[in-house]
Amino acid sequence: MKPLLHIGVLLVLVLSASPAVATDVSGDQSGTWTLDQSPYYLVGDVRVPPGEALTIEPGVEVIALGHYKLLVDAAATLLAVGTADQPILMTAEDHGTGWRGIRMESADDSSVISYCTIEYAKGTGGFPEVRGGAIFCKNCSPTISHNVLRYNYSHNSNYNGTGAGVTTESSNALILNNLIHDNQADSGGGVCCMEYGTPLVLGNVIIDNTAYNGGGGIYMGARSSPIIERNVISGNYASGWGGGGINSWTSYIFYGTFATIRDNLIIDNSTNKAGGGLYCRYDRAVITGNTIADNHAGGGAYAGGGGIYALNQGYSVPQVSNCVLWGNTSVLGAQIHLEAETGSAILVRYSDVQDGWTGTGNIDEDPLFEDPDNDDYHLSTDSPCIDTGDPYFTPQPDERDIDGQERVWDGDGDDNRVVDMGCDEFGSRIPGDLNRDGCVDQADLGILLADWGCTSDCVGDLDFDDDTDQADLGILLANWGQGCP
Ligand SMILES: [Ca+2]
Ligand SMILES: [Ca+2]
Ligand SMILES: [Ca+2]
Ligand SMILES: [Ca+2]
Repeated sequence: MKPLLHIGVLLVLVLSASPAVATDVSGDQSGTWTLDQSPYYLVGDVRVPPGEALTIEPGVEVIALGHYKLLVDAAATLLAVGTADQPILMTAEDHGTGWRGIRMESADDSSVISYCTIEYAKGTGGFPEVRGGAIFCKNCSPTISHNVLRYNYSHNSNYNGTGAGVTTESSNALILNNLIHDNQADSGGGVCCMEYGTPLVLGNVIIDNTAYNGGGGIYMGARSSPIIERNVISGNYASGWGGGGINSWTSYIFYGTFATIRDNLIIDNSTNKAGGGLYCRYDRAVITGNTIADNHAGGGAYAGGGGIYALNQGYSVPQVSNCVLWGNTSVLGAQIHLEAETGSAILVRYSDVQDGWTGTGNIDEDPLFEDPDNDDYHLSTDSPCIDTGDPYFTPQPDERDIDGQERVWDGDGDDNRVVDMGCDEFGSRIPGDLNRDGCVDQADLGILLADWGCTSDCVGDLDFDDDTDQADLGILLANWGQGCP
């Protein structure tokens, strides 16, 4: 009896120590995919049916055993929310075959894809099926944040593939703080914004993506009005039309649409054709507060423009302000090249353009980046870009510099706050960070309360109206916890 009991105990221990659990899924799915039952093997296409919801728990692995998709159907909700410590993995067993990625078509806008690593999704076949790689959202506006999107692909022989990382169509999706790298598509290696809507692409790191048609990092189609804000866009490559960093074809003339491209760091992108940093085609993009440096474009017909290439008919032209264009290279217009054949033009104001450019407030002086050889494009103390942007510039609500710091700051200390040229606001701080330690916390609250009621030279004056009162406290509390570990 006694030995048998021991064997029984041992068996229980062995079984509980080796959870060789796996769950095969296909067809309609709703409810919760739990960590206990992970990994989930896609053995066929999966659909979240209309009106239903699927939740995927942190740490779950979803592994496709063939070229299958996860479709989120009309009014259906996907909540794939991992954590920084326990991301969700979505991948394919065979990296060559890949899988078809997440397809959201008229899904519920409360859908969230966050802290997921999504890789080896492949858009293949004819148009329109080929569009999209890791995440495709059409007629819906999910939140897509803090994901790693890598090694995804969207391509066919007619070059119809789009946005191997994220593709939007008629969407106001929030695309926030993702790392999007090493993806390949025909248009928009990292992100592609098509049709109508105003997707917000904010705070992402978009690096080393490739496009065959245009827009190595980002491509924007004719009817869209995306906001591209505070991203690092670096090391991307485009052939075809070009636009190593960004290719914008938003059309003000035909649809009244335009892209807003603000406070981005756009560096080290390249193309063999036009627009190493940006390619603007019949586009009236608002391009403000960007550092566009060390990008490269090729030469020849319909090529050139290491920093920016513009093709238009001399009206409805790109609106550049408060930018730095420096160190870009091309045999045709190292910083800016305008397509002469169509009479192209561009408006450039309050910007630092190497070798100069005509326009109000423009300068041609070494911006004195901190350490560009090591990708540090912050302004250094003596930079001529400090407080030399448009003196009438007013930031958008919640607009920040590339570091998440206040956009307009008195960097030269003459008691006059003026925006800087480029993506970095020199000497600035996170709003509310009174002791400037990079974190808004109890210590800052203490400083503000100690200064309460002050009416001149106030250290707690966060809204710059020469007092420390309820309004300042509101700003501090609104930013509570920012930058803190
Ligand atoms: Ca300033
Ligand atoms: Ca000043
Ligand atoms: Ca800064
Ligand atoms: Ca105040």
